[in-house]
Amino acid sequence: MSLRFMTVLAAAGSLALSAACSRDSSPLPVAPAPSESLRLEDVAASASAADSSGVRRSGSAPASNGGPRVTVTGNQRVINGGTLAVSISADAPFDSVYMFVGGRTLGLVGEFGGGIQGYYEIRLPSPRTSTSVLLTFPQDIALEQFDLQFAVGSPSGAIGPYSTLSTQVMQVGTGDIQVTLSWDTDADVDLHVVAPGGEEIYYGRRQASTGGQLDLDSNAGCNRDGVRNENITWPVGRAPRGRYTVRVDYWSNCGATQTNYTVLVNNGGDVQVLAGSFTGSGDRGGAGSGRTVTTFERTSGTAAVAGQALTAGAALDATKKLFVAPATAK
Ligand SMILES: [Ca+2]
Repeated sequence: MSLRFMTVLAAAGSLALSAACSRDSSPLPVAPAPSESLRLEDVAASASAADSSGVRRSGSAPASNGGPRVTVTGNQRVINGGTLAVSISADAPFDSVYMFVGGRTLGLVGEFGGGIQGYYEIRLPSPRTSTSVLLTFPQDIALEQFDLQFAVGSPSGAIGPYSTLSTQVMQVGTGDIQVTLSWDTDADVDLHVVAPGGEEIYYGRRQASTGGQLDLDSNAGCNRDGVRNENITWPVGRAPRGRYTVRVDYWSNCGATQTNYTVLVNNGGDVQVLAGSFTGSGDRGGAGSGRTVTTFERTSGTAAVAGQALTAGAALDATKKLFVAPATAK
């Protein structure tokens, strides 16, 4: 059989296949399964406590055998390239935390113990009855939703039952630079990034001349949306070289007593994570407002554009806020 004939046969075969598919418009019985090789780090890039880093281990997370019971709280929306702080409290002291991914990930091929193979183990330097675990997420998450399963271990090694935090993934932009902000209340917190040359990206100027943009804004003007994440990115090849300044502004507490936040900066794969908290009422800040949480340098890229005046007044921005519709899930 000639090579040309085989090619024709293959073409005819694929034509028949596509015709059959287009005739059958009924939905598939299950969602397309993620790759069989989906790994824990493809969903959660890291897990750590304030005083201890988590270690990724292969195999199945340890089974429960009568250890402390936990209550787990945290945001139920996460973004690719973002962070999530999870509060864990238990009815008895613990000095280890275990986490794996599973649950609603229906359609997963090769689920292991009800989830993706592998788990995080965080060994704490001292026993306690509560802790916060910080997760970071990769810029590409192949799932729309997943469950995080947490358990703790007592100093004598007894593992408690697993408790679930269900999350939905909101897909946001990534690129040469991605700066994300997440927080833990219904307050209106705002992410600002000042690009080299002085152009500031924030809710009042979402699109920069350099291609940088704010593509996710949350709780604008205290319009509670449950998102609690913001995201600013420069697409691949567009980020100007020079110094960037990241600020976080407490626009309004919207009734919250204290708001804790986490910022992740991904500068071409160079990742830094910062955390802090706000109290007080908030400043209704516009351009130039907020707390500087970090600066970073980009040594390659396009030349910086000329600085643009930071003219927006507080009153104008406060008014604008009322008309800023919260970003919606994709
Ligand atoms: Ca906001």
